[in-house]
Amino acid sequence: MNRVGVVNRAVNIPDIGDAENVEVIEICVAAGDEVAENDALIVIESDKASMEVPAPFAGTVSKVHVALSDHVNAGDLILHLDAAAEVAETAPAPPTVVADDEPEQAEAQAPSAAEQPAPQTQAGAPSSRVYAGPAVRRLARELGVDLAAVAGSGSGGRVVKEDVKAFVKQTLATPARASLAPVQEVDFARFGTIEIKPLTRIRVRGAAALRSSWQHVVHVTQHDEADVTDLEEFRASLRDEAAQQGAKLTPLPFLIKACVHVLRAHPQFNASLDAGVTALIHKRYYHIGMAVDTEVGLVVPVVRDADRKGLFELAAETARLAAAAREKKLTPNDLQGGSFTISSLGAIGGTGFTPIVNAPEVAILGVARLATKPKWDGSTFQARKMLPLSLSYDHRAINGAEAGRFVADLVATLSDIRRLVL
Ligand code: CAO
Repeated sequence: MNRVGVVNRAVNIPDIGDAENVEVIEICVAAGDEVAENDALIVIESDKASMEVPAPFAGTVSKVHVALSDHVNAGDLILHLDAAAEVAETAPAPPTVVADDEPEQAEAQAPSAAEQPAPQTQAGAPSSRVYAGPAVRRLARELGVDLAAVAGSGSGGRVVKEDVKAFVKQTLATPARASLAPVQEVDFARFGTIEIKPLTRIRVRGAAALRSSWQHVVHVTQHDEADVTDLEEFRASLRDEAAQQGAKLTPLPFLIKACVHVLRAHPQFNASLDAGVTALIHKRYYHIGMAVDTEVGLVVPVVRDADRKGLFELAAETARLAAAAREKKLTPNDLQGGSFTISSLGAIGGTGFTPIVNAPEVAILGVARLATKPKWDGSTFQARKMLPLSLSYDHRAINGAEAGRFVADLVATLSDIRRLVL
């Protein structure tokens, strides 16, 4: 009912991408509450991510129409807000993805997009060809089942939950799996005081995604070092210019640029295997995932169209994504569609590590801390800044020689970034 100067407006679930029947896991407001624009109204959770639905405008909640555990779709009514008439027509803001720090509940949740391989929404991607609903996809993720390998018994070949369970039973019954003994459960309290700390949802889901990648991808890691002495000089020379543009130039934007340059020359690294492992799907876009360490776990937002961005733009975008990840402000779009990932531990330390491929991508670059080392120039030792690089790749898609050439090109590019203009 409208009042003078105030209009009672419905707030609906905004566009949530390809998510359907998402669960309401938190209701942040009650009737009578005053909310400012962008305040969280509810939190919904799909099989890919948790998302806050923000208030599209300020007002007072007059009625909440959803309950906890309801399943909702884009366009469904959430609540009514009494709002100032002039702002009542504002379009709903998109939801933001929550890096959920709630402990995992007894009922296991599916891996989120934050820690999951980027969803394959592009035409021709393997997962898009599987005919299954979100609940079935969630179950499959929980159980680490590749849906593409499951025969669907539903109408039109749709995969139903029973198919997934039958697939698991059948797989467990095979001798190879049957011989895989579970990790022994130990009552540690027998040996001293213990404290049990539940993992965050992000970590639980991440564990499932990492395990799935670890089991499916045939991992090999190629290590090398790039002489980034000149790059570092150039970076230092750009510091003021970057600051004037509001950007902080860390090595990461250079790494993204160099990776895109080398990915162009080695397109099999910017690709995914199809479900049957019979074809490699080359991507003609360069969306670079970047691992971000947050207090609730590892999140991998994506720098879209990195090939079309300049250094300062990349610096601003990586800083934005890192901040959004830590402040739980990522949108579903920020987490989708990566074609190659960089995991930089350079600010933390280390001389090298073996990152796990962010499947269905086929390669990931791990970057450790640069160190000044003596390098023989043919007649004398020179102090050079060396950056350790570790490329993990899926040996099903890429041969060792190809990986060797990729890393050699990356080293050459980082060692002489004039090569970027070639
Ligand atoms: N060697 C030496 N110093 C480095 C470096 C490297 N390889 N990379 C970055 N640094 C420096 C930066 O230049 C910066 O120095 P100043 O403050 O003196 O300028 C400092 O380290 C901090 O950098 P940063 O972390 O703020 O920014 P970044 O662009 O290097 O990294 C991000 C951003 C989001 C990648 C990083 O913060 C992060 O979360 N890293 C962890 C990723 C992770 O957890 N990976 C493991 C996942 S499992 O594969």
